[in-house]
Amino acid sequence: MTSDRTLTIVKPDAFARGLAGQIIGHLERAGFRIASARVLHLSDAEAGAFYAVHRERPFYGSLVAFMTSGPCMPLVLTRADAVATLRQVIGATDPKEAAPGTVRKLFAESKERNAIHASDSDDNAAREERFFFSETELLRAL
Ligand code: FUP
Repeated sequence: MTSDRTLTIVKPDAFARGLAGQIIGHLERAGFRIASARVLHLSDAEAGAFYAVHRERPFYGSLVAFMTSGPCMPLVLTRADAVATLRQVIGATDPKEAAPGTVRKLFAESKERNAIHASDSDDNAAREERFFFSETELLRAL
């Protein structure tokens, strides 16, 4: 069964360039609705934990430094087939490889400074929602 919820993060590069509102508008026009949202500045420990799966990768330190460089905005989004649809809407990790019209093609600077995160499976979406939002907030968001 596919979930109608996913977790996205508007990343610090988008905030620094004043693109957060345009990106969220793009997601709303793609049929997503905002169930929960907050703006926060990740600590080293938080960004490191969020990307722990990449701990052994050469880009890990740089990725954590980027994700802690300024505010970011996690959101819980809803629509039918949310996880797969949002992955299509954001495009490939590297904007050079992203399809025309995708968020990363339109707004990302580079493979690292790529404007947006989106969960890549229903299990990760559930885990990532709980990373940023309390059980009470998630209950209210249903
Ligand atoms: P994605 O699911 O598209 O966000 O991509 P990954 O899970 O593979 O990577 C997570 C983040 O690590 C990317 F958003 C950007 C960063 N990254 C790099 O900086 N360099 C790389 O070669 C790969 C990923």
